[in-house]
Amino acid sequence: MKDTRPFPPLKNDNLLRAARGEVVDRVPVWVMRQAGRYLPEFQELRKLHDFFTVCRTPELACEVTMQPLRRFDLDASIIFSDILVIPQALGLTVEMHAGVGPVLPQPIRTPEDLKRLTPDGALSRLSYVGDAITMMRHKLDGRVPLIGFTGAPWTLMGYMIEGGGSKTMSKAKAWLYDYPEDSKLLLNLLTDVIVDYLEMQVAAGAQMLQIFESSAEHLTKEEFLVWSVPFLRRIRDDLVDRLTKKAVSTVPLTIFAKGAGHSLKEQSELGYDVIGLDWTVDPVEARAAVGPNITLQGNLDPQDMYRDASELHTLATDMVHKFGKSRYIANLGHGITPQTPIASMEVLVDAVHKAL
Ligand code: 1CP
Repeated sequence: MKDTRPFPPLKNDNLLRAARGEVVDRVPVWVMRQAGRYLPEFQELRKLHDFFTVCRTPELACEVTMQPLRRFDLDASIIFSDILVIPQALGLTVEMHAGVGPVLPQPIRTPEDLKRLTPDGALSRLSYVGDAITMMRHKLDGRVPLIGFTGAPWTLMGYMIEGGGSKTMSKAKAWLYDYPEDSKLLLNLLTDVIVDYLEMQVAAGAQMLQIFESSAEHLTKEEFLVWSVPFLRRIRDDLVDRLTKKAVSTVPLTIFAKGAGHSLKEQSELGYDVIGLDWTVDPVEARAAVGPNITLQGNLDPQDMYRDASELHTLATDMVHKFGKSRYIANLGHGITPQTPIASMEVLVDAVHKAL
């Protein structure tokens, strides 16, 4: 039975107000991968359950989503899942190997392999994510907004062809040169599934959505404009179109294209509300590139979390001063890393909240 109870009213909406360019009480802060390996309670739970079992079991996914909120005064939660649930729903086997990350034992090697993908029914195979989102909205009791997310087409294509993470994405890049038409076919197929998936997440209760184009860093600017941007544009346009037609109010959308600081102006023209920045981008230059009507998110170097408390406090405070209080969401410039001292999270959150 679907849970159709109304959701509790939101108490801290600073994240959504920042995304919409409204006045905030305090600069909102959350951290990419805030639920995860740096938390001992996550490690404990993972000893008992396989990674994808956690994703697929709403009670467990909600428990892990809640873990960082019990410790830190964060302004957002992000549903526990992974970007690779989409390749999985398309029929590829995805395993999570300890110390390695995701492994796809039978990757897509040639255009012939595209026939193995099963877009029909993919959305229904992802329904557990919607169930976890709905459950989490109730468990949050309106404390902070809940973010849903997806991988972007190029990033997912990379994992599907490489068979896992890769330092170079050389096989996936070879596809772009050797099979440009099949590459477009695959990217469009992924775009279609992503739009369905995001629409489902909004219907389930996601209050904001982030699209992770983490592998943008492997593309030149020219390649990014051809192999990423058109699909990011279509995701946004088709999603807004769908929600409008169904009279569902749209939610703020964030694009995080890691390593694409070369194309901030182009990103600002895609209709997203928020642009996520990695730590290589200067806040003041980013603001100049995107203009006043886009919210920026980021971008402390995750390695700064290993500095001593007073240095970290100063760096986080300086970061907030550079971005300012308007149209800004504080975060790291990429996911928090597994060895990060827990105390650094407290320092970061405190510094952001006290900076302005
Ligand atoms: O065994 C474990 O517990 C694995 C660790 C782990 C965790 C905690 C993985 C494997 N994924 C996750 C959760 C996860 N993944 C979240 C949870 C929500 C949160 O708290 O933020 C999110 C948003 C992701 C997204 C994700 N997965 C991205 C995009 C963000 C980014 O970091 O660029 C990517 C690229 C992945 C793939 C992935 N999954 C896991 C790992 C170790 C990786 C990266 C592997 C690689 O590329 O080398």
